[in-house]
Amino acid sequence: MDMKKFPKKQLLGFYEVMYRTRRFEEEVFEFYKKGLMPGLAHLYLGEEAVAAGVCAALAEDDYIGSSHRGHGHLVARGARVDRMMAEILGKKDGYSKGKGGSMHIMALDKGILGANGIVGGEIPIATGAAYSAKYRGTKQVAVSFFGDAASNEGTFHESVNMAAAWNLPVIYVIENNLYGISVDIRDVTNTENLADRAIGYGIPGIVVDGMDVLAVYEAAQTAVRRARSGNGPTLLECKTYRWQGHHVGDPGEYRSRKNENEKTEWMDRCPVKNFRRRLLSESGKLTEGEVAAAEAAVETETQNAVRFAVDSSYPDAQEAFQDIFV
Ligand SMILES: Cc1ncc(C[n+]2csc(CCOP(=O)(O)OP(=O)(O)O)c2C)c(N)n1
Ligand SMILES: [Mg+2]
Repeated sequence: MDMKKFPKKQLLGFYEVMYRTRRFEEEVFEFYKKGLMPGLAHLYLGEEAVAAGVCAALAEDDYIGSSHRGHGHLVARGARVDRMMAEILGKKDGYSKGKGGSMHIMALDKGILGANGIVGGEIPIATGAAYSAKYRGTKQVAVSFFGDAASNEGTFHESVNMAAAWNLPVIYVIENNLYGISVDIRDVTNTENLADRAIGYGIPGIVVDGMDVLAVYEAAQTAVRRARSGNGPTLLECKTYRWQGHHVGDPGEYRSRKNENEKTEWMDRCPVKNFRRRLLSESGKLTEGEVAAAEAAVETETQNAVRFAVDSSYPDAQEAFQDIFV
């Protein structure tokens, strides 16, 4: 993807979002290793370009539905990293008052309809948001982010079918990182490209290099334009890879069974590091000093967020029965 046509500010913006996500996830991993985090988290390390590219194509009032691997989507959508970290640590300043944790962060002011612990659960939710936008006659669109394995869930097929039939303004983003926990998607699915499933629903299916933020952005822009102009959904498959195991406690050993170099090959294609290199060598617009200054600002923000989350207190015991349905 040619960088030259993008303005300098936009290029730096892509990098900042990916770098912020990278640093966020590294700190969450530290929380786990230090025993500060109750439960587990599913890290987005390695997949940063997908959320950064897709969210850059959205307008202020659009919606996103997110998965169990949701931190990257939320950071890219502009959620506050300090409140996200507080939520992950179960603290009262978190987005869900510390009662939801990593998989239940939502920020309705940013159109974030929530991360989701139910695989494929966000797909009908985003579809519903798209239906609501169409019903109300707004020009909003909704994005659903989910994994390769989620695309084998009934919720995927039912939602895509309905959205296609009703021309709903929704973009289905498959983050194909090759695995559903330890199961290789190639062993349980008989199509090379999951985006080919779009044919069965009469909508466009796009395959894109999920390690290239600019390629993701352009594909997402096409899908968003189509949705916003009333022409219905798109299925966008982003080919990507997760650096870590399924969650912070999974060493992910199963991944070298077929190809012992698989992980290193994908890590060589690091979306953050490679974009940084290209910014300096190909864009002709940015200097090392400018990129380093942006990194330093993100670093300060990250450190402040860690401090905020660690210093925040746990919810009071009396709050245990607040904000529940029964
Ligand atoms: C309905 C449902 N089934 C099973 C699980 C257990 N589970 C959690 S994550 C996961 C795999 C998801 O893989 P994928 O959709 O590819 O997303 P990834 O973790 O690779 O990002 C499974 C089976 C669940 N949480 N919900
Ligand atoms: Mg997967």
